[in-house]
Amino acid sequence: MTSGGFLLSTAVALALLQVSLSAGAEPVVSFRDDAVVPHVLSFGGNPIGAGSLLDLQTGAVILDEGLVFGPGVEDIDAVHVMGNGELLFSTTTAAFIDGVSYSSGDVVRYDPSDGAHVLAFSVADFSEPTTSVDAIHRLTRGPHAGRLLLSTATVASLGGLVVRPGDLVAYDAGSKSAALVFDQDLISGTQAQQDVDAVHVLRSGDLLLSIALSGGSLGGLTLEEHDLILYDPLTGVASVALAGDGLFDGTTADINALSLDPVQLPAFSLAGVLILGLALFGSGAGALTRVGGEIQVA
Ligand SMILES: [Ca+2]
Ligand SMILES: [Ca+2]
Ligand SMILES: [Ca+2]
Repeated sequence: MTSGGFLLSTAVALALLQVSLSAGAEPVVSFRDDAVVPHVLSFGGNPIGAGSLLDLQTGAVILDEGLVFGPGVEDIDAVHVMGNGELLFSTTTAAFIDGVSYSSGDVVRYDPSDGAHVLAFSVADFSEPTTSVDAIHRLTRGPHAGRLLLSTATVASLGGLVVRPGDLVAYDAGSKSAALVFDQDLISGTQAQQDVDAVHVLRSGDLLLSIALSGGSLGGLTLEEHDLILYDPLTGVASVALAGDGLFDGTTADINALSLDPVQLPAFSLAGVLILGLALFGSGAGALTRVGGEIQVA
């Protein structure tokens, strides 16, 4: 299997995934740098670091850690791609950008076009200064539109709310108020197994999420740290949206940051993908599986 073939099959399968989730969006991910995997892995034959961001559909590195953080080794553990192409992200430990220090509990707004960066959310809003933010999503619709949806790596106090690692809270920095959107009690297991470490809210209101340690369960589904899980808050039904085992050219790594990039596709291209996607989903297919190192639509 050539890297080109791998990327093509990945692109086709992920395009179908996206049409079912959110038309015209590409999944952007990062992986956890831990004792299990090296800091730099390979995707489609190209190197990708834990501090970089990968577009799974195209295989492109959309944020290169060396350009952002310099020679320091960093790990991005939360990301949100905004409609204007700017990024919101957080890191696992304190990181420097152009000599400015950001803590693991800060969220940085970063413009890839010119490298401009500014603090978008401050760890100072937590009662505990050592808190790390490990999942984010900028809400654009619903009752909490405009708020930052976030999760933490440890128990923390924010806006008068006690936030646990598996909770997702919508936070308004202006009024310093927080509202619980997803309760970690929905996930069974140890606190580490309940820890949500990546999230994206789909237009439908469904959640696309990942957890920090395998072994827990949600809606009867056993959770794996390298998978992306689709969860319907209304029905409580969970399913595997992307099985991430072997995703990095055969190496399995914990996905710890996720966002769908709202790219604009030409109308004819989108229509074609939609028709193909609907045909496959209408036939009962649609689950993503990995066969012989490829992601395929089952
Ligand atoms: Ca962080
Ligand atoms: Ca968390
Ligand atoms: Ca994960």
